[in-house]
This record gives sequence, C-alpha cells and structure tokens, in this order.
Amino acid sequence: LQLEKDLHLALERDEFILYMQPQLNLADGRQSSVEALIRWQHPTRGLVPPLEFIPAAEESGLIIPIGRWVLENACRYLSSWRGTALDHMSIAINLSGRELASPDLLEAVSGMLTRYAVDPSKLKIELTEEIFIDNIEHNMDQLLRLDQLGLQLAIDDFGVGYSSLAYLRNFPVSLVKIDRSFIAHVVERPDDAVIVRAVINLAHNLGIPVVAEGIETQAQLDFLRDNHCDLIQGYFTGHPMPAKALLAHLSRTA
Ligand code: G
Ligand code: G
Ligand code: MN
Ligand code: NA
Repeated sequence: LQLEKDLHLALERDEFILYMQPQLNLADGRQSSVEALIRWQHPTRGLVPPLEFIPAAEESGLIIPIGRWVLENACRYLSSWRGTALDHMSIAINLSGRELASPDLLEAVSGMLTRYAVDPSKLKIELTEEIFIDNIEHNMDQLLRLDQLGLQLAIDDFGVGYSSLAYLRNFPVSLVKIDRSFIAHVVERPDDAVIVRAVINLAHNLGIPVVAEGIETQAQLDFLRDNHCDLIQGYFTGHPMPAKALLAHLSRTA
C-alpha cells in the first residue's frame, strides 16, 4: 500500500523515465527501432527497475495512468526526433493485458498520435501471449482497431506462454519476439537451436518478421544471422539507455 502511494506521487512528481534499448536489423546492419523500458527515478532508492513496481501498478490499477505516461512520452520522443538523425526510428512500448482491456485505450492512442503528429507505423505495441487466453473477443477487437490505426503489434516473450499458435493466423500480428530464455543457450544446446529455428521458420512462413531478445554474444548473433532472424535486441548490441544517449550509441556502432 505504501508502494501504491509512492507510485501516485511518482506520477505527480514525474519521476518515471523511459530507457531505450536498440534493435539491430541483421539484413542491413541498421538500428532503426528501440524498445522503451520504464524505470523509476526514486528520490532515495535510485533507479528502480520495472519488475519492482509494475506488478503493484497492475494490482492497484495505476498501470493505466502509468501506461498513458509511457504512451505519451514515446510519442513525444518520436515527435522530437523528426528531422534529426533519429528520424527513422520506431519505438516499441509494452502493454499489459490489463492495459489492453482498458475501454478507452484506442481513444488514448489515437489522441496521442494526433497530438504529437506521429506516424502510427512508428509505434509498436508489445503484448504477451496472456492476451490470447482470457477475454479473447475484447482483445481481438482492440487488436484489430490498433492494427487499423496503423500500429505494429508484436508478440513479446514468444514461446513461454500457454496459448494456442492459432492466434498467429487469426490476429493481426506484425512481429514475433522470441523469448530470451530460448536464446541464452542457443549456441550450445541443440534443443534450443531447434526451437529457435522452428519459430523463425513458422513466423516467416506466415509472413511475420522475427526479433530475438537477450543476445549477449557474437556467437548468438552469428547463429541468428545464419538462421535469417530479422532483428536482434540484447546487451551485445546495446543495453537499455537514456534516450539522450541513443544518438551517440548509434554513431559509435554505425
Ligand atoms: O527493463 P526490464 O528488463 O527490467 O523490464 C522488465 C519487464 O518490465 C519486461 O517484461 C517489460 O516488458 C516490463 N516493462 C518495462 N517497461 C514497461 C512499461 O512501460 N509498461 C509495462 N506494462 N511493462 C513494462
Ligand atoms: O519482457 P520484455 O522483453 O519486455 O523485457 C525486456 C527485458 O529484458 C528488459 O528488462 C531488459 O533490461 C532485459 N534485457 C534486454 N537485453 C537483455 C540481455 O541481453 N540479457 C538479459 N539477461 N536481459 C536483457
Ligand atoms: Mn518487451
Ligand atoms: Na520479452
């Protein structure tokens, strides 16, 4: 309950910050997208990672105003990057099942896109497979409307949920993100290699590009390139960083 009060205050005092983790396109070697990951700049505790407050935010419903803050700030960055060296960047934001369930989500998203004059295709929404388990009709409706707005929809942590694969055919999925637990040992464990190859082939045969998460070594990168993965994200190509560090990072790694 104290945490809940503190989160209220954090919103009022504007203590949240978006870190950005670059994604590398393996085909052209360009970094043209980032995932926005929230952190809390706590006055005494320092930089608090999301796992320490997102669950409480979900529980209390504060995830809705926090998620709106994330959405607005992602749009603000996209708008501020226009005409700069970051003009080509798209931003992925994470949305929980509870946020997707929110009846005024679509209004909030289209409102922000208009307010910041953001090209909807520059905004990606990452959702986990939980959204294909309960409340499916409403979720389908929300996804179709987000898709119609022109946003890209990514399935996060792919392969660790308990949903049916049929959603890949029935829902407007623009991207699959292979969970990092499959990547961690992909080089030395043949079973993980089989799974990762199968996911890439499955997605590609459905016309869906693939992001692999949690790349920490050159050997993992080589494996993914050899197996035609589209994008990679991980500490090897860049830790999550403050947005103002992005430009320097890109010029360093270009
Ligand atoms: O950045 P880090 O790896 O610590 O993130 C941990 C988890 O927190 C990830 O699963 C990520 O999806 C989640 N997360 C990060 N930022 C946000 C956000 O803005 N909204 C929601 N709902 N979850 C987030
Ligand atoms: O669940 P989601 O994919 O949204 O969360 C992304 C989380 O993964 C972030 O908290 C980020 O800090 C973390 N992360 C990003 N790259 C790596 C990596 O290379 N290794 C590990 N262990 N974690 C990573
Ligand atoms: Mn994510
Ligand atoms: Na993930």
